[in-house]
This record gives sequence, C-alpha cells and structure tokens, in this order.
Amino acid sequence: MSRTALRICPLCEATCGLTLTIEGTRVTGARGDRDDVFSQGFICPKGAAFPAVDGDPDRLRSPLVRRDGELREATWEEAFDAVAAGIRPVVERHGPNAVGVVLGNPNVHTMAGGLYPPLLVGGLGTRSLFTASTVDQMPKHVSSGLLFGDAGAIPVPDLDRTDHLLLIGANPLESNGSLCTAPDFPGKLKALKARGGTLTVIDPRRTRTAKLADRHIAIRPGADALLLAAMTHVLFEEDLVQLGALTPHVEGLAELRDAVRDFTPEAVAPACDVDAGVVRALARELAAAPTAAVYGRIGSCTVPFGTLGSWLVDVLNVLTGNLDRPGGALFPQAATDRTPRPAGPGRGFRLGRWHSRVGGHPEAKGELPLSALAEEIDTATEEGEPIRALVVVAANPVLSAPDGNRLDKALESLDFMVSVDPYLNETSRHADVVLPPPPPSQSPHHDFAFNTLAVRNQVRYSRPAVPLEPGRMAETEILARLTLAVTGMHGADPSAVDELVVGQTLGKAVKEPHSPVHGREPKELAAQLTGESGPERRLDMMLRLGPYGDGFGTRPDGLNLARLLESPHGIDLGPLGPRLPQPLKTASGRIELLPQPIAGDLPRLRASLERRPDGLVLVGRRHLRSNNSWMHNVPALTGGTNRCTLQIHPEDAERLGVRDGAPVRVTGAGGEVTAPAEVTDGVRRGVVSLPHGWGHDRPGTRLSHAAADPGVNVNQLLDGSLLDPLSGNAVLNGVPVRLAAIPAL
Ligand SMILES: Nc1nc2c(c(=O)[nH]1)N[C@H]1C(S)=C(S)[C@@H](COP(=O)(O)OP(=O)(O)OC[C@H]3O[C@@H](n4cnc5c(=O)[nH]c(N)nc54)[C@H](O)[C@@H]3O)O[C@H]1N2
Ligand SMILES: Nc1nc2c(c(=O)[nH]1)N[C@H]1C(S)=C(S)[C@@H](COP(=O)(O)OP(=O)(O)OC[C@H]3O[C@@H](n4cnc5c(=O)[nH]c(N)nc54)[C@H](O)[C@@H]3O)O[C@H]1N2
Ligand code: SF4
Ligand SMILES: [Mo]
Repeated sequence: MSRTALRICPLCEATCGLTLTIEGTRVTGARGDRDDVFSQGFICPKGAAFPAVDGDPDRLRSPLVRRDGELREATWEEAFDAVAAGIRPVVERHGPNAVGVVLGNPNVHTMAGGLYPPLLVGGLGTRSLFTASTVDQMPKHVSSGLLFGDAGAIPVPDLDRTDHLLLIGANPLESNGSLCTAPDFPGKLKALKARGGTLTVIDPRRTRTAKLADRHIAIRPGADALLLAAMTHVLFEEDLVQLGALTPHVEGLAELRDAVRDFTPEAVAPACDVDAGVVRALARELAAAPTAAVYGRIGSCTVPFGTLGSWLVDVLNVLTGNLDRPGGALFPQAATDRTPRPAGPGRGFRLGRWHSRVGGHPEAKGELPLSALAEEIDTATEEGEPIRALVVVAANPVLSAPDGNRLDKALESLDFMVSVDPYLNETSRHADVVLPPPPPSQSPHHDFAFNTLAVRNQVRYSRPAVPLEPGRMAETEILARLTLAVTGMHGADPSAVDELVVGQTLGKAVKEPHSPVHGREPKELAAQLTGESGPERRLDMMLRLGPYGDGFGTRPDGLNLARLLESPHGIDLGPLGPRLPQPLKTASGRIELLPQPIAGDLPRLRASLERRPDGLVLVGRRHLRSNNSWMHNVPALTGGTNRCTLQIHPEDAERLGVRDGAPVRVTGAGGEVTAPAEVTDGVRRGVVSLPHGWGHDRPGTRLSHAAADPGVNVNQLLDGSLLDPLSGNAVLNGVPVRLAAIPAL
C-alpha cells in the first residue's frame, strides 16, 4: 500500500515542494507538487533523487562513540554523556573560546539548524565560531550591514517582473539560485527573455546560464569590483544617476562620486579584459532599462574584493533607482521575521569587535574566517588558548575549506570533537562522538532562512513525512540535548530549551510598544501556543508575532501554525513590495552609500588596476546533480558530466601540452592535485576550472559509492591565506595555479 506526503525539498535554496510516494516507511518516489503555492510543480534531478538521498544505506543509524581509538555504535545516552564529559572540562580549564563551533551549509536547510545553533553558541559563550558563510556569502552580509545597517537585509532581484537582469558570478541553471530563492530559476530567466527583457551574464566560463544570455562577458576572474566601479563611474559621468523614490533615504552620494572618479572604463579595461566601450554600454543599458536588477553570487563573493563587489552590486541598484521597487531588487518580508519596528535610526553594523587569536582577522557577524580554523587549533600564541575541542554541526570543512590536509591534522590533535552528521565522512571521521540526524523524510521542514531571500513572499511547513524510525532522535532534539550537554546542563529535559526561548521572546515582545502583544502577560501568551513539539510551538510563536501573524488574537485573520497546517501546499503572501525606510538600521536611518570601512578598502582596489597577473588562475564550478561535498554517494546523481575534471581552454592546453582526458598536475600555494583534463572553450583563456566537494579518498570514512570515484579536493590548492579582508571570506576563485601535463607512462 503506498501513500503520498508533501515535503519541501531541502537539497538546495530553491525550496521546491515535493510530493513523495511512501511505501510502508520507505520513500519510493518524488515528483514536483503542482499545487505548491511557490514552486508549482517544478523539480530538478536532485529533487527527483530524494528517495535515494533519503534512503542512502551509508547513512548512520545510531550514534558513534570513540572507544579505544575506534568509533563504535552507542546509545544516545552514552553519546551525550561522552559529549558532556569531553567538552565541560575544556571549558572549565581553558575557557569558552577553547571550544570551537563549526556550522555548515545544511543548517540553513533544516529546521533544527534554524532554531538551535544560536543557543548553542550563546550558551557556550565562545568567540570561536566558524561557519560556511565565510567560504560563501559573508561579503554580502558585510555590505548589507554597512549600507543598510542590517547584515540580514539582502535585496533579491525581482525575477518575475524585471526588464533587465545583470548576473555576476552566478550559474543558476546548475545551482538553482542562491541568496535568491526561486523555484525554477531557469524558467524565470526564459520568461524574462520571452517578455522582451534582457539578460547579461558576467562569468569567465560560458556556462549554461551564460548561453541563455543576450550578452555574456567573460571577465578575468577577480576583476568584477573594478568593472562595477567603472559602471558606477559612468553613471555619474554621464548623468545617469536617478534615485527616484530613494532620494530621501540615501546619503553619501557626492562622496561616492569622488570615490569612483579614478575607475574609468579605460582604466579598468585591461585588468578586467573587457573593452571600455562594453563597460559604458553595460552602464547605459542598466540605466535605460525601465526596471533592472543587479545580482552577484559565488563568483562575486569568493574573491579578493568580495565585499567591495557586493557593495557595488547594491550601489548600482540604488543609483539606478531600482532598489526597493518592483522589477528591481527588493527586501522580502518573511512570515517568521521579527515584528517590524517603526522606521528610524538604528544601531548600525560594526565589524572587528574582536579579532582571531593567530591571524588577527576581524570578526564579522560574530564569526571568524573558516580559513583560519586550522591555525586556531594548531598554533599556540601568548594571547590565549588554542581551540582544544570542537562542536561541528552539518559541516565538512576538510573538503569545503582551504587546505584540508592541514585541517585534517589539526582535527586529529584536538582533545575532543563532536559531529552532528548523517555520514562518517572526511571531517566526522575525526570526531569522538558522532550524532546522526534522521533522514529528511523523518524530519519536519520550514525554511527560516530562505523565505527571507525568496522572490515571492510565501510560507510553507511540512511535518515529517514518515515517523521516526525506532532508535532515531529528531535533529531538533539532538541539538537541544547537545546545547544542554555543552553548557553544563547535561541531562535536563530538552523541552526546557524551547520553553526558555519562548519565555524570553514573549517577555521581550510584551515590552515593545510596536508589538501586537504589547502589555500582555507572557504566560497567558505561551499557554495559547499550539504544536506537537517544542520546535512547532516556537514556529507558532514566530508566525503569530511576525508581520502577517494573528498577534495572539489581535489580528484574528492573521497567521498561526494551525492556519498553516490547514494549507499543506503553503500560503502565498504576495509579490515583493517596497519596504523602505523600515528595514534600514544604520545610525543615520538612511542608506549609507559610502561607509567608512568600504572607503578604507578602495585604495586596495585602486592598486589592483596596476596588477596584471599573467599566469593561469583557477575558478570553481557546480554541477546540477551535485551538492557541495555530501552528495557524491548517491549513484543516481554521479557519473556523466558530473565529474571532477580540470577544464582548460584549447589554446592553453595546446601551449602546455595538455591532452583531453590525460592527467594534469595542478599546483597552488597549499599543495597539488592531479585531475583529468577536459579541454573545452567553455572556459576563457588563462582560466582553468575544478569543482569543489570532491576528494573522497581519505581512510576511515563510510561513503562507499563516493570512495569509488573520489575525485580530488580543489581546496588543497589553497593555503588559507587569501581572504577578503573586510569579511574574512575565503578567496576560492581567481586563485593562481601552475599546471604540468603528466606524460603518459
Ligand atoms: N573551492 C570551493 N570551495 C567551496 C565552494 C566553492 O564554490 N569552491 N563553496 C563553498 C560554499 S558556498 C559552501 S556553502 C560550503 C559548504 O561546505 P559545508 O558547510 O562544509 O557543507 P557541505 O560540504 O555541504 O557538507 C555538509 C555536511 O553536512 C552533512 N549533512 C547533510 N545533511 C545534513 C542534515 O540534515 N543534518 C546535519 N546535521 N548534517 C547534514 C553532510 O553529511 C556533510 O558532512 O563549501 C564552500 N567551499
Ligand atoms: N547543483 C548544485 N546546486 C547548488 C550547490 C551545489 O553544490 N550544486 N551549492 C549551493 C550553494 S551552497 C551555493 S552558495 C549556491 C551557489 O550558487 P552560484 O553562485 O550560482 O553557483 P556557481 O555554480 O558556483 O556559480 C558561480 C559562477 O561564478 C563564476 N566565477 C568564478 N569566478 C568568477 C569571477 O571572478 N567573476 C565572475 N563574474 N564570475 C566568476 C564561475 O565560473 C561560476 O559559473 O549553489 C547552491 N546550489
Ligand atoms: S531545484 Fe533545489 S529545491 Fe528544487 S527539487 Fe531541485 S534540489 Fe530540490
Ligand atoms: Mo553556499
């Protein structure tokens, strides 16, 4: 007997609704949910492979605890006892900063990851926090923090209505979009073209997205900030600045004009390898479009000028009057956002409130660079204690961060490590305790993060499609118990964690004059919460306090969990609309166009005008059927073109004697790897490309399929020293490398 259940796909940022076929307790099929209010039936090959991802026999079924040097199956009780016994002495002896926390990408794809890590980190009181953000989008957070006063206020391109989209360093036809949650991103690009709009793509590779574009600019990697600065220059020079409705909300215009004066199209052309005439045309087209949006992603962030590039993306949106208007780039309003406070000056955004111990890197958003994790473990200094224990949740930094070999050794040297991870992989194999979450079919789902980045306001919630298998523990409970174990409250009831948050949140809300529950009694409000579990009660609370909420009865038609459960395909909350000035939290209450840290970094950009590296540089790439480092174990998603090859332009191949399919040795500052060459004019001259997330050949893992075709770890070419200085983000693209063809035996 089979049945169906709805489940939001957790495998990328597009958040498509899936209809799962379930036989007994096994998921046997997945198709797009045509009635999903947001994705309307769209699905990609990864979503279709949900049953295989979910049912992977290599997923761990019970906790592992290291005994006599070996990881052995244990009970949950034994596992949490071991965690408390491993972490607490380190805190007591060496202080909280000696315990590091590493949070990986899937935390934004699970409900547990949205709800518990702040308590874990806050409860520990550690400043040794490292996340995937600093190998990804931290530059965007910093630029938003500086421009708008809120690191979380990230404008998203209005894909459904824009007339002109300028895409920089993004390949949504493979990635399905990022910092822009849009099921069927490819279809939306095609619709843009069908309605007469234009698509421009800036990417050193002729990607599938670039092939769709009206204009593709194969820029030299790392030079985007120069190109965007020159476009900004042209807008001023040719009097094309049109702030429109933004005028009262903007300050620093004259200072900005001065700051970009040197960045003429002629000055940046050689460094970008883009004609000055093309730079001018890009600026004019952007200004002339009835509506337009500039959008940058991985290729614009993970580069030496990541923050400057991210800042210029929104500067261009502001100067052309496209920020906060339909068809431009707008701020979404998610159902679980905090109750919007009245507009007005805020506290602003500060960087560098503390620095990393070894490298002296400034914190950003309370985080230190993931690139610095290894040195924070393996290097003693006089300033403080090195990290001696590590809590890793959903992260595989041995593959995803620079210099995995060094990190590998550093992890081995720790006093204690715990990983919350479904797999025994390159990172979790070092753990003393592994706590495996259940597969996604057994977990509830709500997109706390991605709804704040979605191209349409909407809200959806899926309860577990399949009940928890015997012996399993929900990831929400795992993280609640982990929080208790590491903060000295081992053994307490995990629901205490949720009740603490409910009490604190409601206690604060009743004191806020703008809150719908101002002046009410927190206990009375808490008693109204519904839901079958602590996490559901917290979701109910957030929905009710949120911008569309019922305000605990103040707005009877408003949202709450019960209403959401009545709408299993989700509730549409309408297209994005203008929100300014409410989201601004800068000290001035306005958009601060030329914040001081940005102005301070511009001389470095100016100096790069003179530099013209002549060697080869490396960029990354993603494949539709991959997902960072953890989906190479699913046979249905591997093989074909999803392979770890070094793409190289035919002219470079010829010059270096590299033959298609033959092995090439690639050497970078952090080491060398050997991969088969793929000779293709899909990459520009002077650029080679390797995908990330491969290198599954280390011993002691349990990834049987991935190990059979391991590929190589591109991040071994990095030594961790290349960072965007403002954000601490790793430079993963535009990295200098040398090649040597390996002669046939
Ligand atoms: N060279 C290069 N390096 C890159 C990138 C690049 O473009 N080029 N991209 C960077 C980017 S954007 C990112 S986001 C990072 C990603 O790097 P990480 O944050 O390390 O994420 P993943 O590699 O996806 O590994 C995720 C881990 O979570 C586990 N996991 C999967 N599902 C769950 C779950 O439901 N719960 C828990 N607890 N764990 C789960 C997996 O088994 C795996 O161990 O990589 C970065 N590294
Ligand atoms: N299938 C699949 N989907 C994914 C993921 C995955 O691993 N696989 N990962 C998810 C994650 S964690 C993220 S963050 C997103 C990322 O989403 P995207 O940013 O869309 O991902 P990429 O495909 O890495 O696209 C980056 C592009 O930047 C180009 N590039 C490199 N250097 C430069 C440069 O200096 N300038 C310019 N202009 N371009 C450059 C690369 O050639 C590449 O085409 O994807 C998400 N979705
Ligand atoms: S596009 Fe992303 S969310 Fe949609 S089905 Fe594919 S992997 Fe899942
Ligand atoms: Mo990412």
